[in-house]
Amino acid sequence: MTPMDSTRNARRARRAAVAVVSAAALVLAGGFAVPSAGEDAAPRAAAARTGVVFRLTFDGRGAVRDGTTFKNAAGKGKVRVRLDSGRFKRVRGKPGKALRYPVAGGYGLLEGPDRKAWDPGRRDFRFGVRVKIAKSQATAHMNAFQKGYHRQAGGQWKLQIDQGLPSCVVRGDIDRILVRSAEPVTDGRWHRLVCWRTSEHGVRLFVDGALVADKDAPTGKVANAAPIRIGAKKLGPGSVDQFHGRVDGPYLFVSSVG
Ligand SMILES: [Ca+2]
Repeated sequence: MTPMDSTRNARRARRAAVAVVSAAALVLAGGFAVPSAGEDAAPRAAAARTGVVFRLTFDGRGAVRDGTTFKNAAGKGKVRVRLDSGRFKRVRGKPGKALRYPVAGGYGLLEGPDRKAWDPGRRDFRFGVRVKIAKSQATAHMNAFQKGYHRQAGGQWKLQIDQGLPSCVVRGDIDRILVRSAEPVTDGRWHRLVCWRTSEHGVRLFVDGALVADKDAPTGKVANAAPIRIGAKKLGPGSVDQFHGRVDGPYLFVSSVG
């Protein structure tokens, strides 16, 4: 075998390996690649390249009170803690530290003012969060991560856990899609929830890397003037869909295509 043959063989082997990996990824999700487990933990240097435009880790130190801010680890902007009383607890996360919602008997959320980078428009995008919820903490309506309300001008994207069942809502200028898991995630263990909207495949919900619900229909442009919110649709009291449990690693990935 000549050195040239050897190079060709190596190239062939690499191509074959890539083909096998691609096929496996597509089979896993019925023709659609599964979000990688490391995506929401991608280092900042990779953020611009991969399109992660928002990510929080909660891995710092110190008390988390009303007014405490967390810097977006994947670009500009920050979120501010809003609490009607007490404080959030920084507890063991996935990985590092997480936030435990809410303060006993109180209400709280994280809020980041509207930024253009957090509006996907017509592009493909996905958003995810890791949660740890005990059965006793599950209530009828709990919002984990969202930008925009139900009747928001410009649409909304939202990840919620109502009756313990995670679901994704994407409403654009064409249609609103809600996809919901049939299996609860309120077993006191950590779960990774990801909502994925594409122009070709509608909206898909992944739980711990597995596709659990999807609807193939277009949703259209999503761009609003609402803040990003984590843990409730607004500050309580009242019907605010207050989240209960632990939250870690919320992130938003906006693709360059779609
Ligand atoms: Ca963390």
